[in-house]
Amino acid sequence: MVTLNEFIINRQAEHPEARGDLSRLLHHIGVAAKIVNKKINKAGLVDILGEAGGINVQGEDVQKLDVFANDHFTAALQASGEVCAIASEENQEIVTFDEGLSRDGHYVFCMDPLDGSSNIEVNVSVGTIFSIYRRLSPEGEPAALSDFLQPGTQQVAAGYVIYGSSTMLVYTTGNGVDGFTLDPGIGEFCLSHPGIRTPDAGRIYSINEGNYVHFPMGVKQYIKYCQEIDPASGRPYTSRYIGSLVSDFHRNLLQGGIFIYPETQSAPKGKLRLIYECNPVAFVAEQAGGSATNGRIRTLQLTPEGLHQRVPFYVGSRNMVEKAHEFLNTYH
Ligand code: AHM
Ligand code: MG
Repeated sequence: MVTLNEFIINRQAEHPEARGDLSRLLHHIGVAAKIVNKKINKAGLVDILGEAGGINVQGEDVQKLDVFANDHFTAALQASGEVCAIASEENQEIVTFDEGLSRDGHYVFCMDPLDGSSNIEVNVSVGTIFSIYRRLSPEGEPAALSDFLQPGTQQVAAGYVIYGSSTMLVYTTGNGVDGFTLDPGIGEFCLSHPGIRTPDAGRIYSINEGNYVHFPMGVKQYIKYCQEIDPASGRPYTSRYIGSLVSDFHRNLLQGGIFIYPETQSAPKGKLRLIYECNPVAFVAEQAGGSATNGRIRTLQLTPEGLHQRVPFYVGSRNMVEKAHEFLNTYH
């Protein structure tokens, strides 16, 4: 059995020129994930302990879980000293670490600390999504917004933690995708899914069909295609939608499928955020042999214009994303 830390050390040994700071950073992400996991497992007790935002029976403030996750990831990263600034779904602006070791950290870190958090009260899996870039601003100066507005192709590492029936950490450093499952007995992430490859052709489509009337014509037609009978291509496909990006993506990654959050009339840019939701997921998808686009252009090539920018998102098995594009190009 290979633990996450052993895996990181082994990988680093393959690169004698590496300084080891990315390795330390990945280690700290693992630590924060374990802390957040513990808290999420207790979330079912929230009724006993007190409503989030209120006061529990012991008279303590009950923090919302997404704020808890944000605080703990931020603290772990600041402690690592490798990260000079953070962008998070929870913070309107970037947070810079201007003191101590972190000031000269070589990386900036983007995260959605707890994606799908509205699912927690009904016991559905949620996740943390993260992405790491090299800083562009000179060391010795505070990090700047421009450090975060790099296209996804510049990601040094990205991945997610899924807090599900078991807790997993899945990440890439641009050299394939590896998955680690948390063994609660020993409190370690253990390599369970080395070298994940996603099937080229899948049979699952994931989209919030409640928004059907608002979808672009190409998406409507693609959904119709997914539902038609054609034994040669395995259609009709199966529809699966949890409403928790990490869970929906993770299932499709392993089994083959497409996840779509398109532009709609009410949300012309889609719902999902480019920097800390789509780009990291797109990097993992591509590294596993899949693809990710905004319906026209490769997600990783989009130049972010703002920290919380939204983009339409089509991600998953290569052949399925290609097919969806055909429909988008044919029907307007
Ligand atoms: P959140 O960041 O506020 O949790 O929203 C993101 C979530 C994703 O996990 C999920 O894919 C999507 O919202 C679901 O949206 P919808 O309920 O509109 O289908
Ligand atoms: Mg989110």
